Amino acid sequence: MANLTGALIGCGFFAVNQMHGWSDVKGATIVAICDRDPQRLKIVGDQFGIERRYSDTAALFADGGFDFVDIATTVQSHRTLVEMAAGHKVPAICQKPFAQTLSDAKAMVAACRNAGVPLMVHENFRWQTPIQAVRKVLDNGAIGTPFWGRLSFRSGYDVFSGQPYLAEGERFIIEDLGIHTLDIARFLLGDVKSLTARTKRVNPAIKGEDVATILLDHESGMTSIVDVSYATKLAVEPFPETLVEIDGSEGTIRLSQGYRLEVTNGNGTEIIDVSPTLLPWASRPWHNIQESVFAIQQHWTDRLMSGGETSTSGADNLKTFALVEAGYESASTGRSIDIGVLL
Ligand code: NAD
Ligand code: 89Y
Repeated sequence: MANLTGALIGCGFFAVNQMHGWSDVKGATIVAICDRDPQRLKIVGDQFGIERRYSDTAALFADGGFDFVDIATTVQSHRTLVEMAAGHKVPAICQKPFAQTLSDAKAMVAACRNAGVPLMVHENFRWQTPIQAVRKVLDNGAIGTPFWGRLSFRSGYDVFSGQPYLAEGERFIIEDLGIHTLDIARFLLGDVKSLTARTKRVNPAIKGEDVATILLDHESGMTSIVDVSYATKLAVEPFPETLVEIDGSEGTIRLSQGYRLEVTNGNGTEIIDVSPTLLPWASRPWHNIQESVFAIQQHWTDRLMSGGETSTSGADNLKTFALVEAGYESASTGRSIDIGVLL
């Protein structure tokens, strides 16, 4: 089958990883790029040898000549761009956070469904090697039936130097990073019935919250905690590792710092190194995220060719996004939020 062709919209900080990822993906090639900032357009166009360059998305879609778009802009433009793709019947990948509000996200899913085009959210953290390894242990039944979990991301890494807009929004850690951790909770432990959250801002130089502690009641009856912080200074900086603890009827899983996976059950304890591969274009400590960018883009390409639904389709991501909305609502009201009511 011929290679699929794609157009990338948004040539900023993170898009460089996506472009490297596309260079490694089998079955897809980026043939056009678009950014309203001429400098970013030139930097990415020159780095990846892309001739077709656009400063305006309307002109990009009008010219066409690609099988999908990869939207790597920040959240403000996501709804407009996804609806534009749907209007041109072009399948779309959209970066997280999917939308500014849950009602926008629902409208985006509806637009693509009505147009009959696939929509995937670039929710890559569940594609990280260590997270996939935990999923495999659960699937093998090594710890029996899980009854408790903790998904933890605590760091003091300076994310603001590369992504200055993160310091400026009313919302920060749940919308930017916790969204991934909540998605991992769903991926490993199943969908969520209700949620209770508490947030705090520790860093006085930013506008939004940089600490969140979230209690999840899963539909299965199990309980988990998602705790995230960018105000945690540790002896060894763990960015960008998500640490996982899961207790089951027959044993336990511990994914600890340094990509160390420990599985304990009646047979004893097995310790597995689940370090991500350092791809040739990747750099530490980002390599864990960078490898997952390649993995999710390969998954999209395979599914677009076979016609199957992606793991993080727009419809699936509504259930993660609802947890973000619920997190802010719970933190501001002090109440537990019923997720079913939001969906
Ligand atoms: P950025 O500001 O560096 O880049 C965004 C680019 O999009 C800019 O160059 C801007 O000019 C361009 N742009 C914005 N609106 C546009 C429009 N309507 N038409 C054309 N160009 C437009 O932002 P970033 O840090 O690269 O983040 C982009 C997205 O990636 C964000 O949503 C962020 O949350 C997400 N992100 C995801 C991960 C991950 O692991 N999945 C990691 C980092 C960032
Ligand atoms: O934007 C964020 C993301 O999606 O992963 C890490 C990050 O770059 C900073 O929190």
